[in-house]
Amino acid sequence: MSSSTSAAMQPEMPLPQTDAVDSAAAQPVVEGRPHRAGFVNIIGNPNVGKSTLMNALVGERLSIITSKAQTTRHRIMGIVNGEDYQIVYSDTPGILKPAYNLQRSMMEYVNTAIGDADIILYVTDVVEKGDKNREYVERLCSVDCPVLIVINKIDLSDQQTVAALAAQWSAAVPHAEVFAVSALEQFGLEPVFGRIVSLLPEGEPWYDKDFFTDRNLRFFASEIIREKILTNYDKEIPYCTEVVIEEFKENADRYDIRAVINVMRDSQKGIIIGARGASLKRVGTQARIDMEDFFQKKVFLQLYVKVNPHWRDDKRKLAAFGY
Ligand SMILES: Nc1nc2c(ncn2[C@@H]2O[C@H](COP(=O)(O)OP(=O)(O)O)[C@@H](O)[C@H]2O)c(=O)[nH]1
Ligand SMILES: [Mg+2]
Repeated sequence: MSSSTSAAMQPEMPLPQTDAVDSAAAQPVVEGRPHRAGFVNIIGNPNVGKSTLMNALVGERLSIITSKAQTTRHRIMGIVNGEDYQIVYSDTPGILKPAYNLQRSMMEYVNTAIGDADIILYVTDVVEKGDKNREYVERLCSVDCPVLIVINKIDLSDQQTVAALAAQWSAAVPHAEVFAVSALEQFGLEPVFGRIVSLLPEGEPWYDKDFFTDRNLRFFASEIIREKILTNYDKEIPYCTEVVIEEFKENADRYDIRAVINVMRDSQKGIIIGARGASLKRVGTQARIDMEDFFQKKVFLQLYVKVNPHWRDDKRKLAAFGY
């Protein structure tokens, strides 16, 4: 994020668009070209690159990305505004068989996203075959809205393999259009974007055209910390952890942020903190640097660790954590 006015950067507000030129909404609609707007929901298995794709399409690092499955827990919207269109992308958690209430809630986001899409982007990669996830693929066959199947990570493959995969996917979901891209290398995205714009239904914008996401700074602060936990700790630790922002104060020259990392067991608390606090300090430093880059402002970050045994299954706690 490069610049923005402080008035629009209140912690509780959604984030304003980077190049906050005069609101696109204020521009006259070209005569004879009706405004188009719609929800483009990104769905697929874990790790195929859904979040990388959304960030590339939106041009902002909204969704955290790691090599680990279940990095994305929420439905996160990324909004792209043009003079006569508005695309509202939703990134969703990867499809999985839920084992606890947090995961059940994650799959609710996915199911809702299939139901309320104007266009579905089903993301797959060069390894996955058309018969993976048969249940969801069958649902794709029966939805009313257009489905674009995006084969991602073609940078890891060759033309022949990609062509064969594209043929398999066309056969598996006959009414879908198939695209091949590399979200990481930002290759092949232009045709996908063009097709989305042409498929958008006519309608007024759903969100203020100044905003590029429905989420606020608090949310991004907690997600950035969660990303650092995912990249700094192994095994079950990231999956037993939830970050809560307890205080987010805006001062003239910096944000003061106090965050609590909830874990499920005492032993996990010890691991998060590390010998003489070294691990927690590393997480804090990395998170602060990324926040300062994203918020374009100095950040003073305090991190605490708390044991909260059953948060993943406790419906009240999950609700309090925003699930
Ligand atoms: N080589 C390659 N890796 C990618 C591409 N897109 C995503 N990845 C990597 O795949 C992993 C999972 O990406 P992520 O966007 O978090 O996947 P998600 O779980 O579907 O949201 C990360 O390590 C990404 O860097 C791509 O186009 N090419
Ligand atoms: Mg993701």
